[in-house]
Order: sequence, then C-alpha cells, then structure tokens
Amino acid sequence: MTARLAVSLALTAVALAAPAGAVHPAAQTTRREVRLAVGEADAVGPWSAYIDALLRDGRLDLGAIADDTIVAGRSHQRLVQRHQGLPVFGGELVRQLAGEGVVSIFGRLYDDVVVDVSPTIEPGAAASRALALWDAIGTASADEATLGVLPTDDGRYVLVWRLQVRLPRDLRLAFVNAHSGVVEREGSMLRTQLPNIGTGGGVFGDPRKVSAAVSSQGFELRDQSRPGPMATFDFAGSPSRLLAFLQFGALFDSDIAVDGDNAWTDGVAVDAHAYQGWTYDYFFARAGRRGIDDRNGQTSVIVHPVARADAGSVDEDTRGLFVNNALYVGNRTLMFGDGDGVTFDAFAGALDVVAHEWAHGVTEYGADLLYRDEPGALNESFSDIMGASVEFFYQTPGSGRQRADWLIAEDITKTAAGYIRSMSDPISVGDPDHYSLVRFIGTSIDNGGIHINCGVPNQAYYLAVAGGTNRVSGLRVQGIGLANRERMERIFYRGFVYFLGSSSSFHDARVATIQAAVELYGSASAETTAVTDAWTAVGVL
Ligand SMILES: [Ca+2]
Ligand SMILES: [Ca+2]
Ligand SMILES: [Zn+2]
Repeated sequence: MTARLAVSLALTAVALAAPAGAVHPAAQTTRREVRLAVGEADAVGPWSAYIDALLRDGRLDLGAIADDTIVAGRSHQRLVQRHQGLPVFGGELVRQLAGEGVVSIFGRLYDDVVVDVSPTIEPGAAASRALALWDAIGTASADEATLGVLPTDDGRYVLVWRLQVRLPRDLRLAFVNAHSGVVEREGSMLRTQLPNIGTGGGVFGDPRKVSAAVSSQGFELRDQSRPGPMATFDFAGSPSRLLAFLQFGALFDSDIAVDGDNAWTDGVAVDAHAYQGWTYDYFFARAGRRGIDDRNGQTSVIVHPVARADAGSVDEDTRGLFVNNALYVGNRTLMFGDGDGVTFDAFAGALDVVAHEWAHGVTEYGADLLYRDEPGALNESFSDIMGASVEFFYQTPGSGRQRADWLIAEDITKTAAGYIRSMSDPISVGDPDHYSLVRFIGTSIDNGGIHINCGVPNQAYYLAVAGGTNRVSGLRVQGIGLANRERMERIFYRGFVYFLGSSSSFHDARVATIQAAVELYGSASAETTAVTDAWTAVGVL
C-alpha cells in the first residue's frame, strides 16, 4: 500500500449507507443508490471490505481488469453488479489496486434491488416490441438479447431484455421490459462529432506519408508499421455497402482503399488513414496505450459512406449522420462523412475530428460513459479534450488551418462561426461555460444536450491548462501553462479512462481528475490546484 492520498480533497462517499454489514429492508419505495468516489485512505478500507463481501456473495462480479499504463504496479478492476445472477445495467465499481492494496473506488451500486427475475416475455417478442418503434424497418436478433435489471430514470427496477436494433441508417440499443413489453429505454449506439440535426492530397492537398501495403491491385491502405493494425475502407458512396455494414456489421477486404501506384489521389482516404496512425502514436506516447482497446486490436476506418454528390438527394437524417458528421460506430470502427462542401468539408481532413472519434473508442473500452445527459456530455468532452491534445502534439499553436487551437473541427467547418465547439469560449457558439447553464438534461434533444453541455468540462480543461477567468463565476484559475499541458492530458486520461464508469456525473469527473492529479503530481502540486480550481470555476463542485 502506498502513502496516504489526497487527505484534504473532497473525496467523499455520496449516499452514505453504512458500509459494514449493510443489510437493507427487502422493499423500499425509493431506490437507494450508493455512489462512491473514494480515494482517501481512511475511507477506502471499510468500503473495500464491504465490496469484498459483495464479491463473495455474488452481488458483484469481476469484469475487465486493466493494467495501468501510466503508474507502474497499479491495476484497475471493473466490478459489475449482479442481482440473482443477472447484470444490473449501470451498477458498476472501479477499484484501483496497488499490489493487494486498494487505492481508490469509484462507481455506483444499487443497494435495494427488488425485481421478479422470471421473464414473462420471450426475447423474440421483446425484439418485435422494439422494432415496432421503427415500423419494423430494421432487424433485431433475439439470440443477442441479454436479460438484466434496469434501474429506470423514475426510480424503479425492471427486468429487461437488452438488445440491438439494426436500422437502415442507425444502430440502436433498446431495453424492453421483460414483463410488460414496454420499451423502457433506447438510444443510438453511434457516437458522433455533431448531433444529427440534418444540416449542416489530404483533403486540402497537402502531402502525407501513407503507410500502405502491397496488394493484388497495387497498394492498399492497410497500416502494418504499428503494433496495432489499421485499415481504411472506401465505401465509395455505395448505399448497398453502407447498408450491409449497418445491417450485418460487414466489412470486406475488397472494400479496403486501393491505389495502383501508391501515389494516392483520394485526400479523404489519405487523411483518414494518416491521422488514425498519428492518433495511435499520440495515445502510446502520452499514456502507453496500445490502440483503441489497449490490446492492439485492429482499427477500421470507413470513408465515403455517402458520396458528397448525393448530399442533396439523400434524406435529412442520412445527410446529418453520414455526410455532415463523423462517427464512432463501435468495435474499433470509425466513419467519416464527406461533408456537403457547403457547411462542411470532408471530416477526415481535420486531425481533431479524427482524434475525437478515436477517443470515443477509448471511452468504449474503459468508462463506456452512457451516451446521454451528464455521462454523455463527459463522453463528448473527453473526445474534444483528446482531439485538441492531439492537435497540440503535432501542430504549432496558432489560428488557421493545421494549427493547434482550442476549437473543434475548425479545419473543415464552413459555416459562419468557423468551428463547431470552442473549449476556450464555449458560449461563442451557444454552449454552456458554467454548470448553472447546462440544458436539455433528461430530454431527447441531442440525447440530453451531450454535444452542448460538454462545454462545461471542456472549459474546465481549458482553464486548467491555459488559465484564465470563467465568464460566469468570475473565478480566476492559474493554469499550468501550455508548455506543461502533457501533465493535464495525463491527468484527464487517467481520471476518465480508469476511474469513471458508465453513469458518472460531472461531480464524479471532478473527483476522478483530482484523484489522478494527486497520484501523479502530489496533493500540493500546481496541477492538483489547477484542476481543482478549474472545476470550481465552472461551477462543478
Ligand atoms: Ca486546428
Ligand atoms: Ca482544433
Ligand atoms: Zn463525439
């Protein structure tokens, strides 16, 4: 066990159920959530014993274990909550270990689950109920349905079938009540650069070094120069290829981008391919991470899902998702729209955009932050933070194309603002720069404002690095300075990748990043002060 950590910090257990010997009444009218964010040595001990007891009696199950690639000798266990053997969706803890000792515990448990675990609706019927939401235009496989317990937004526990619905232009995740057939929750599995609002050389002809492989057709965009293989697939705007991919997850070697003489003329494919390699290298250099999954699994990038020439004739949803957008579609697969040429250029032409989508993959293999409300805004913010960080890693700070900055997607945005989000000044495009201004939480608008409310953690990150005064609170933050940004990148990476869980809140992100700062640089460090003051300045306490 290492030295005491973070004694003076606000590392507290929320909803303080007594950890030792906690026995709860069989039924309660209000759900009890135990939210844990403990990094202080005194608090860890009793909670750790409690968690060990839950592991022994099967209420917690050992999930993924990640070896720490930043601090030697540490590991991070994800513990999944179970109720009578079934997963409790959203119930999970992350326990940081130093050898045998527990350093920190983050996450959420549901303490009073009461639910009848015998389904009265079969998975096939559940799939039909989910498909009915979309007039049965998609497919849903009953074989892939998982039975589990869903804590609902209105405080109930319900037995649900969790299943994927494949639509012609989307992938949805649905939770169908296994007793009533009601769809209790559903949402898109696609992670995007922008909300899908239906509007809207390399790409700019600059030289790029391309890692290609020899193929029967000449050369193909298959990168074999890094430990983690990467390939770039060209759908050439073919609706049938996009449909086959969305309906069946099919990617064929015959779709890998090819060029007869290795003098590549498709700037979109070239940028997508080059920038994913740069992003791989960034994450390895900064955090020792080996690819999106940290196991060097193959990354696949898809370009030209819809041809720009078709931007005017496809329906609004298709244009908003597959032309004027960039996506992370799961399974280490990224997709970049061509842009309609009017509101956006090709999305693969912006390094921060490519890194943003890549970082959604990093999140999927770690915290897997729910893509709605506060966890969704954190998911978006982590991608923006990493997108900006990759720019600063490779480019000279400044304004204009291929310069590092605090804007998002500025190299390919052709609308008035010239960027889609700003970390230094979120309100300049209408995004909140203070917690008091978050909006659309709990609504269907942009999944609860995820591409909007990310302005708050984005501003916190910016203040922690660059320093400055928050517009709303008037609080000044002494940033650590751009020259030291590597330290804040590692703090946010550590906090978001290792400590957060699927339902983490802004408050949890504050505690997690402070914990990371203390571990890496000490409780009295300028970094810990900066990250603490930055969250306070944006109103996240
Ligand atoms: Ca830039
Ligand atoms: Ca940028
Ligand atoms: Zn995104």
